[in-house]
Amino acid sequence: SSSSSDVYLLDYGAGNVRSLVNAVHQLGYTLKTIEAPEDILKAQKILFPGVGAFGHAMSSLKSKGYVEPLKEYLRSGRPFMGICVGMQALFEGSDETPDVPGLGVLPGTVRQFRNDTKTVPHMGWNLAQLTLAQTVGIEDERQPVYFVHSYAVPYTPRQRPWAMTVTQYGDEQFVSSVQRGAIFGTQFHPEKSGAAGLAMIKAFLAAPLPTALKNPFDLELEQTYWSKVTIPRDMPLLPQDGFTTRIIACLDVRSNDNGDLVVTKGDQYDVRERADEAGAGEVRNLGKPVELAERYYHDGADEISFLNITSFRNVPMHDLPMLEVLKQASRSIFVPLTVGGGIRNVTDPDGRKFSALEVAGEYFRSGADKVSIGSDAVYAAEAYWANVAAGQPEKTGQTAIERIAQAYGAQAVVVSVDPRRIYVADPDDRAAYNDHHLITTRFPGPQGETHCWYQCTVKGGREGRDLDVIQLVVACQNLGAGEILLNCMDRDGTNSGYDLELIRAVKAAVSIPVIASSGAGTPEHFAEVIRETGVEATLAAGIFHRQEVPIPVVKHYLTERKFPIRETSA
Ligand code: 1PR
Repeated sequence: SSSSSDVYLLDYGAGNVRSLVNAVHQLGYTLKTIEAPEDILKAQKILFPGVGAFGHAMSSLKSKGYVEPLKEYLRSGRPFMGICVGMQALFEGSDETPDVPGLGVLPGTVRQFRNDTKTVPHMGWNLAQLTLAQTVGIEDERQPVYFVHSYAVPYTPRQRPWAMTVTQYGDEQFVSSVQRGAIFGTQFHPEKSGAAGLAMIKAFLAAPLPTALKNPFDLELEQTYWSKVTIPRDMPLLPQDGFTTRIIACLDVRSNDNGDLVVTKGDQYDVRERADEAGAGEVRNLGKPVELAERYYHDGADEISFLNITSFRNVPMHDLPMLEVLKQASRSIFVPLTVGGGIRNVTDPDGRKFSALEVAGEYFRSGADKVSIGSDAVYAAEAYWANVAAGQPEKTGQTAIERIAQAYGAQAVVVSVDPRRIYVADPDDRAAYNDHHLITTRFPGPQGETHCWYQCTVKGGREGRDLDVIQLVVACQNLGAGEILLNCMDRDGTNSGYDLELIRAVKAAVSIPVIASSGAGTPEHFAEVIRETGVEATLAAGIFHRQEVPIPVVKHYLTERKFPIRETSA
């Protein structure tokens, strides 16, 4: 007999499982957590969200004594749903960690994406095309789902019997979900895929338990359990994949003068009202963080970023107000959440020390999918280039970027960049600008300067450093960052459009995804930056907060012009 209390979560403590738990709760089910090998054998349904590296996932299962009970569970024909690395674990092994075997329920090896033909990780919304006539939970294959991974199982004839959906990313086609008997797996994250993803989780939870069969892997079981299984289709490589450009809403959060946490928005990073405005000198208040974020989720935001913009002030770690914001937001928002501000080694007022990795861990456990690092990334890049100049190994393994990427995967580490333009009088006088990467600009400086470089800043733009934006992003990519959030102090809050010159230069310097930020004022600004720079995502704050240009208006504008965008019906 089926009872929702028999649904177990297989968690090995590697990252954000809160959003899956929240998704299950939202659907009216409760989850127990597997705490010992015996729990696996008791379970009637298992959900396994894998996070981080394949090898780490498998060795964690092994060290907890879960591998054999899990194999026995899978052989018994009881339902199982693996997500991301939780699906990859079903295969024989992975190139990510060649010496660690997988569970071997499905034939095949997980391979790394080529990154010379496209941006890796594959991070964002893409289509999962059904290879079968009908499968559990996927109601509309035209609704994109959220992926974040650098490894996948290529779709070959060998995978045909188990591939439930196939996804194309650039020049590669991979298995984006599988089904074998009652075993089910998705490479994408249904718990981060909005309403479409919730429907899949619901279908898994609501499906009846299979009656015991002698051979759980036979087609008969597949037909009785998942109904109407047909022979998989051949999937020709399409001229274009279904990958979409993300539209991200960003909330700069801080305490106002009364101590309330508010969403604020600056002009070129100044968040206080000016003398000629009402409430001169006060912190601008555009709303409450969780309420605004929920509005953006329902408006179709593909991702939501929270930046704690006063992180350079010391707060005891466990009182970080953003932890509560994330806990609340992740209960009702099922798209990826990023949090930034204060990701660095900290010392509490009582003298206790916490590493950046521990701070990030608190955020992941509270519901964040990614952390974004600002100031600390600048210091790490400075140390990186100092090591290069001294002929030392450039990586120490000790930076926040390296340690967080190691534990949670590169895709969980965003570097938030706050550059500003510095004009150069004479491009030939290299000593005068310390040989920084120059850009020829169509927007001359106050003295008619035709060249500029972009200076990195720390502490929310309060302090400029002797590091240019290209040096920063190259170093951070090499240290293992998975994405660049590219702000621009000169454009922030101006509504005058993105700084295309800056964005183009950064995009050309790295192979990881780039988010364009600062300056959006009209829907055309989004079209322009996507067309002119090829960024993977665009971000805006002010126009969304002030409801001048809501997200659906931006998305509709872009879709009409044939930009690949996730359109939501809600
Ligand atoms: O240095 O790791 O503690 O991180 C601090 C973080 O806080 C950084 O990500 C930094 O960008 C951010 N931050 C610090 N001070 C400010 C400020 O405004 N005074 N906000 C600040 C950054 C820029 C974007 C903004 C876009 C789009 N604000 O967040 O959302 O520019 O705005 P627009 O669409 O309205 O033009 P650390």
